[in-house]
Amino acid sequence: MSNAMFCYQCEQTAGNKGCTTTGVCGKSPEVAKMQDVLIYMLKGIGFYGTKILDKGDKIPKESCEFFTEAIFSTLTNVNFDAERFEEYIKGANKVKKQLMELAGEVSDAPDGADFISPETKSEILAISDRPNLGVLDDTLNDDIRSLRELLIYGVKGMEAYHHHAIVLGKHDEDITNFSFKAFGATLNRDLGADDYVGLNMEAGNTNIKCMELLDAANTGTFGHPEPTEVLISQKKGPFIIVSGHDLRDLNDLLAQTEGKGINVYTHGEMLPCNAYPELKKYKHLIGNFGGAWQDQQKEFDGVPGSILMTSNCLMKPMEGYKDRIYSSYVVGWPEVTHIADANGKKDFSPVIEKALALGGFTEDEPEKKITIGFGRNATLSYANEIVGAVKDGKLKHFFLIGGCDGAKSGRNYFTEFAEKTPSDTAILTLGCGKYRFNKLDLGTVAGLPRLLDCGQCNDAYSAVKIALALSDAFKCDVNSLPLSYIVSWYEQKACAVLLSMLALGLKDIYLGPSLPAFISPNVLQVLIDKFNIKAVSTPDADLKAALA
Ligand code: FSO
Ligand code: SF4
Repeated sequence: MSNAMFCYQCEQTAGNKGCTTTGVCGKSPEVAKMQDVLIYMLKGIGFYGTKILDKGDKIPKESCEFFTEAIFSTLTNVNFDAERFEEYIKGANKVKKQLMELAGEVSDAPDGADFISPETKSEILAISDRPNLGVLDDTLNDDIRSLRELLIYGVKGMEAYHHHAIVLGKHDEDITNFSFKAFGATLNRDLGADDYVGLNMEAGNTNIKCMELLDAANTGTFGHPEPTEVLISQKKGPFIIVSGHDLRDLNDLLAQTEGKGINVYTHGEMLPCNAYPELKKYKHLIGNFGGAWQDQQKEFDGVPGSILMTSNCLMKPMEGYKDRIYSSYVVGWPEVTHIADANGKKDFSPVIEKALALGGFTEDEPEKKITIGFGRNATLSYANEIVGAVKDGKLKHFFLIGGCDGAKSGRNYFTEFAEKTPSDTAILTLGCGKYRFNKLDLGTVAGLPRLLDCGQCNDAYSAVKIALALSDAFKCDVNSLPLSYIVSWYEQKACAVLLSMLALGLKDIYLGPSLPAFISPNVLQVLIDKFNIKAVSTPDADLKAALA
């Protein structure tokens, strides 16, 4: 019997094998199949785009931007709306026809490269079983499929970061050119394991460039994050909660709510925004609401304010807040009001009016704060103190405990690990995984907080910069530093960051809470042999090994 769908791109996939009846994330079989068709279309677009580049010509900018956005729409917890996928598939047909024309005569097109999809939902679903179209319906062996999917998920994560940079005016065609090449390559059935390993390493290196680009877009537009105390308790008055990763949306909403008596709270991965000078200058950016993404259904229930989701991670909106949650950019859920971009501008009036109508919190909670804002600029401004403390033996070890949070109970590992780190060590953190321990009082070391929050998951770039600066200061290889990596993964951005860490040659990474279902036993063995990747075990055992 064939599956209603197949998807295993994220950590919460059913039984750590694959979602086959419906997505654990809430993705319907219908949307899963439409995403399969879209990805298949994008592979052909990648093939023809690469042909254009091989001729020395350029791919039109709008096609590149469409490619980036369409890829982003298929990430975990981004878009669950079949109607929007009809639109993306229509767009993909148009772009493919255009690129086929620009590529001219092509003699070596692989099967599926020139496939043009039907455009209505029922017809799209009818062709979604086409042989070789989805993850499973082909004749690839498990190892090639594993490496191919790792590449696709890495590129998905990278293009999500790219999208955030593009909306701030930073587009790097080398990044999209690689994504075209990578997607196009996955149609080539003659590629072997070595080819895919090479492409995955190239994806890791390209993602470093992409995170650097996003860092430049964010810091260039909003300044460098600075150490900042952020309110994490509620204040009386109307409010809007902004979630996701997109700084531009937050900025535009802050500008449109100024002087209206509305407080704006960040949520999830938006927390680091409270540390950017050009965002925190808005006094009504009042603090952060709630915990990580997987708590939203509980925390948003009946909340007397409106919510804006600017990117992942969106969960199925519950009745208690379905009327007050809004999506923007690539995010979508059927019947949730979408704030569209009209000529580069968004009108957030519906979100604002709803917040005012709901009235907000009726009283102040007792004040609680946490400290954030230790990106590369702020942390490295203490480089002398840090190096001095290491040399004096006052600071013995660094841990990078970062990545994604998620719903599994095994994720308490990361809380326990952070709690058990000795007082003469420091923790660098990033991504939403930090919510497992960022409200703990871990004290100070060398005059700095022991917990240094570098920012969003893409600010892994900051952590890499800090690690490289330390290896420079101690004149040693980055793998010889007293630095251990404890990485929690959930979705495809984490795959992109992991590939970047591997491309940088970082070794001894602890990965949890479980290993990806799409990694085959043989591919896992390669990762162990080459990079000494380890699955997390217990905090005590891993801590002991890391400090040994
Ligand atoms: Fe988290 Fe979600 Fe930022 Fe991810 S909010 S899980 S890796 O989207 O991107 O860290
Ligand atoms: Fe399942 Fe994750 Fe795919 Fe959703 S994104 S369908 S939870 S594997």
